[in-house]
Amino acid sequence: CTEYGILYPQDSETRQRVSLDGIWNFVQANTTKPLDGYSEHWYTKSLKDLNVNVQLMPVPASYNDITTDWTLRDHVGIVWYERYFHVPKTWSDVGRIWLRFGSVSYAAQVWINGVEVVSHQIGHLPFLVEISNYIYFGKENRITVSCDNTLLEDTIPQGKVHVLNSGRLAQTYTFDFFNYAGIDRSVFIYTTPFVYIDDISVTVESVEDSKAVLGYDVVYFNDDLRNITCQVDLIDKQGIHVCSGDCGKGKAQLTIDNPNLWWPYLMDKNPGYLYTFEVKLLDQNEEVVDIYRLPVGIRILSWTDKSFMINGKQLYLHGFGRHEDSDIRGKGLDLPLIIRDHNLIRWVGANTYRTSHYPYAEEIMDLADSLGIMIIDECPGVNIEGYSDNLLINHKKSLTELIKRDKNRPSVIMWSAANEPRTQYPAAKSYFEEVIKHIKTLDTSRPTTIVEAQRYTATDASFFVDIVSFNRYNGWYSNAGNLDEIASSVIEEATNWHNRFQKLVIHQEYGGDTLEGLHFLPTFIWSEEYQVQLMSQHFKAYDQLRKEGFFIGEFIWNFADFKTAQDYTRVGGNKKGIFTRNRQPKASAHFLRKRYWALAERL
Ligand code: BDP
Repeated sequence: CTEYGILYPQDSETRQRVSLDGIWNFVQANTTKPLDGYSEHWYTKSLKDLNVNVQLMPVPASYNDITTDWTLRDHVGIVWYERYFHVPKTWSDVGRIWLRFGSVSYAAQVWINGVEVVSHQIGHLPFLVEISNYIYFGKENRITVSCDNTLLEDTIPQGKVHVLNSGRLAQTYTFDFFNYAGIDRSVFIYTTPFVYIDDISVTVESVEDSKAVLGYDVVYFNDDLRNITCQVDLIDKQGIHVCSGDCGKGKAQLTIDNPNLWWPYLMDKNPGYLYTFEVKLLDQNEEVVDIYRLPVGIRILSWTDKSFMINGKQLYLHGFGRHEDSDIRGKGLDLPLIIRDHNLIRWVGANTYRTSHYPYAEEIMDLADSLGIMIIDECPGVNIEGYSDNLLINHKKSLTELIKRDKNRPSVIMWSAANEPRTQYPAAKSYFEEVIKHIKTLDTSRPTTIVEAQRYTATDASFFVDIVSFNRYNGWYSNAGNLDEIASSVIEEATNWHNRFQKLVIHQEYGGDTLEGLHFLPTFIWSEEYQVQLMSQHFKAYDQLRKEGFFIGEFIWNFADFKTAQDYTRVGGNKKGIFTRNRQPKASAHFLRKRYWALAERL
């Protein structure tokens, strides 16, 4: 399915969508024969007609925490989903019918009425397929999905499967967040006309002297060879038409006088200004054949080794690393949760976050675009090691699909190629040279980074990126309890990263686990007091570093507490959040709020 564009399904005068979200039938299968479901061809009949335990499973959601059964929570291998649906009769001559998954973690295979239509690997990324030829009209359709959560040495991310003495499989991985799985984002079927808009790319070429130039490229399919013209119109927030152009013949440009620029949250009274970029295909009679409305923001990024600018204004990034994670639904898309999160993000005064350690749902990215929250967009390459050709292929694929999905988003200000890869090994150098080169073939308008955990002397990978990022847990994983060592260590390390690589530097992760309600005076690790003290020592360092220019960002780990694999170092999960997993503030959230709002005033 990589040959298609991946535009989000939209209702319009020419398109209609139907959600397949809801309660699906679900079976936990064996990973090998018998009863893996493949050898029995479960996709050819209803799961309910099999002699297996069929459960109810909500979509979207991770399946792990929905039942009371630990063997499902810790399941390794295949599960099966199925549901029935009808298609409106009017769809029989409307054009094409498509099926699109926001993501299935990790690998999916999909059948419509028993016929395989698509398979996809790598979680957290959308995929689609045309299903016009497999749909019944006037009778029920069945969709069956097999989903495999197994992580191996060449999947992104990587993992290992062990056979325990009992014969049960156990999955291990080196990252700490729980390996949630399932159909965790929305599923749509939707229509397009036969002649349809497949992909749109919009870039900001320049912003100067009260003028902006937008570059754009529209790809449309016209296999019935009708005489079609393609037109774009830019429309402002009030619905006023700004300018028009032709499209469909390669790259073209629009010039906008006195543009309303897209500004980040707290840098402008109206952050996140979005225009509508309306693309129309017209026939000889000027009738609209297809129409797609893409929100676009006008902003341009530039950087040197001393500054990172948006629309010519200096940026200082302050925010967090996050996770898609919550009780019961795991990584499942949850609209109340994502709105609550973005209310908290604005309450705290953060202007940026990193989608650690994988691409987040498109609905989340839409919020960032419209609220002016900047995003460091990370692919699922977390803790990369054991560099192989297959791994590189999959890593590049994850970036291709991520950039195809997010290329038009004004909120995305940086691509993160990996979190904490094992860059101390010699093979890492050429591997990451390739990975960064690959990103640059897809997009040069945003800087790249690799979030490093090695010492600055142990890695060469950061020579290839635009912005150096490092994670370091002073006062926690190193020097726990020694608050007085923090400020000098952070200043020394950030300066050394800059001196060795001659690039901008961000401290992407610092922090310490904190049990809500635990208090100690004097301060002691795991208490709310300790988290606040640890932060205040970091702030001292950051205030010093900011004077140097090259230091452009501070990110506390983490926005909220999150679930991890079972481990004796984690009491009910990772507790480094400034909010609890239930999204209530710890003392640190109030403390961080004071700093972030003060930083915003200084900008
Ligand atoms: C860092 C990882 C992050 C972990 C964190 C921690 O990048 O994913 O959650 O450590 O241990 O090294 O809290």
